[in-house]
Amino acid sequence: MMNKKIIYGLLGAVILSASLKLGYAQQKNFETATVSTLPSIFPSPVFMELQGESFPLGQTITLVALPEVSEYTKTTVVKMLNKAGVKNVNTTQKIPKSIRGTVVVLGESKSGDGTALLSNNQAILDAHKEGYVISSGKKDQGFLISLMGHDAHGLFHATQSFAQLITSAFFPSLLIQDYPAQPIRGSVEGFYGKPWTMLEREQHLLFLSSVKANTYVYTPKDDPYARDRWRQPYPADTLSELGRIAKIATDNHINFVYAISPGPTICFSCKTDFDLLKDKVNALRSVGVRSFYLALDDIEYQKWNCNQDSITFGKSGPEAAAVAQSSLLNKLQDYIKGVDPEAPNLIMVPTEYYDAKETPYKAALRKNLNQDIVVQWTGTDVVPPSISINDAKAATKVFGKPTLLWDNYPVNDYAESKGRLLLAPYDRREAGLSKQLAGILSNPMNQEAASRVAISGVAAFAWNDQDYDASRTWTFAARQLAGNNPKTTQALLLFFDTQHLAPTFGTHPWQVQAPALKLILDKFRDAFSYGNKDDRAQAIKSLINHAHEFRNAPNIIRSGTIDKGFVREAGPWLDAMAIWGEALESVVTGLQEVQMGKSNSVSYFDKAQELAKKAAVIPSTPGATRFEGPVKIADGVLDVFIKDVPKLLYIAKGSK
Ligand code: LOG
Repeated sequence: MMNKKIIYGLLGAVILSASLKLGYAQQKNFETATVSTLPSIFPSPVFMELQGESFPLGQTITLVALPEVSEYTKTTVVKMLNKAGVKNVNTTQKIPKSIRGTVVVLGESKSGDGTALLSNNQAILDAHKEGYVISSGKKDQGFLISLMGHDAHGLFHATQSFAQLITSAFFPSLLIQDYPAQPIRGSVEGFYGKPWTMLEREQHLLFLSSVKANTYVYTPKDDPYARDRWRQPYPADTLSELGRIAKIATDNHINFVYAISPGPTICFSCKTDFDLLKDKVNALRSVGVRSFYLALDDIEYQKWNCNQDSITFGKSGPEAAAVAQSSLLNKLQDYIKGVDPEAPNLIMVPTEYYDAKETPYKAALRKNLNQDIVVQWTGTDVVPPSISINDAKAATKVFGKPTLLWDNYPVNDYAESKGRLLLAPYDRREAGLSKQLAGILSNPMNQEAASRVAISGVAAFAWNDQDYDASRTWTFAARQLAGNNPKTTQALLLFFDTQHLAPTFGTHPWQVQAPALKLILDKFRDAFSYGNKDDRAQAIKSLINHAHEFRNAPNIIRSGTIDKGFVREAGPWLDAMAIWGEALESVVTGLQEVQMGKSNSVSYFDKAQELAKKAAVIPSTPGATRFEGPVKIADGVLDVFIKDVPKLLYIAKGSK
């Protein structure tokens, strides 16, 4: 049944009186709010409903930040409003007796007296950790928008929804009740190859908070002070930079987790090694880090690193390794809780992280590891083709508790991902997984900005898996990079499609290459197999248009994408895409010449093959990824088509 309120919201359109000052609206090309439309919010809220007419945000807003609200959250909202075109934001701590103009109220129900705020009698204060309510509508002589978090995190998430609601000059009257399905959501910088720069991390944290993620794990494999030379202290400047990043994370309600990977060399039973671990933890604690992680992936566990371990733990092997690892982890968890009782629980990735089969290692880990320590798991494989509820149930069983998924997507540090950006939407994770997992962390690409395409999906799925829509979230990610510009969004989606293939460690990719382009090319071939001359002429015309759009997409992306990091990272791929587009244009033009009985088709065909050859050898950015190679664009789809086109039509000489 269609909800009455939605009908009311949609049909109860308001024509704003001409007397309203619409300078702001005109500036944004929203002259009238004749219809109230349901906005899109990503991650998709648990409940959202239109409840009346939209109203103009106006040029002047009263922002009430109740006493419990942090200065940072308040400033964040002021910046959002300014960015949306609001000229004057008057801040206060008290709700005015009578509402005039637009009043935005920020509060927390847990620590403050939020009840007064929810003037909407259908709104219920949210009781979930990180939950929030937004209600908005007419009140007294003005309009009231209230953002009420259950806690400080919930309020911050509310502000992120708010940012998405003020992209139009008219604010909908609505009610949002929202909270996350999974307690841990975010990314784990855990790839091989060039780590992100501090600036990239800073930008990533802001991005994570915009999609309501709450966790970032620092564990780049190629930070020597975290893995190969973990015993050595960080140089002072690196340490203070890590502290700066951790502060940005905290301000933006992201838990910054520092991971240490002593596995390659540690002596589990040596006091000196444990003391060195503590030194590392304390160095990071001194710059504000409170959350820690022990990474034991990709290490030798068949033999000990020191004789003392064979005396303490007996003969080496997976089972003894799990006992030794558990003893170290338990000691570290106790130590951390001892110095900071409120610190989050330690997180770990085990050496057997890549399946849910019962083994002596997993049995020993299950038996010996402190139950509070969070365990990561990558699925049925290192890079699994899908993850089902049953897969996660099996993991819960072998690890003895719901695991924190380490999702190896969109990471591109393995041989099969050579020459690729992984830009397909996050997909093939079964709705309902939230009940079986402690959360999801995505392992990204060496390219930070490009990783956001997939991670927007990871965050949206982890927030609300029941209402996750892969392709809509994908478009949202493109919109974000495009600063909402429709033309740039469209060009980005064309580009993403050329990087849709997601490989596994085997020969079968788990996401197919260029599905949108393939559909267009298949339709074209269909016209040649079954159509008449007119159908063919029409197909040629529309494909030339498409080729033109394809060829121009890189230019549009370069000038329109607001994130210049993305443009830089994607540089070689954009270069190649333009050339492939030209090759497509040329080969189809050649076919048009044949169809029209002209004799110069060969030169178009030759030019296309030459361009294809040139495009196929453009190298990826040197030093950017672990495996380097020529960049791939819609491979297996576009290259095959360009090769095949000259054979699609044969017209005997002299015939018309
Ligand atoms: C590593 C990870 C790497 C990924 C993909 C885990 C837990 N560890 O095979 O650092 O980025 O695979 O290559 C891994 O996945 N090992």
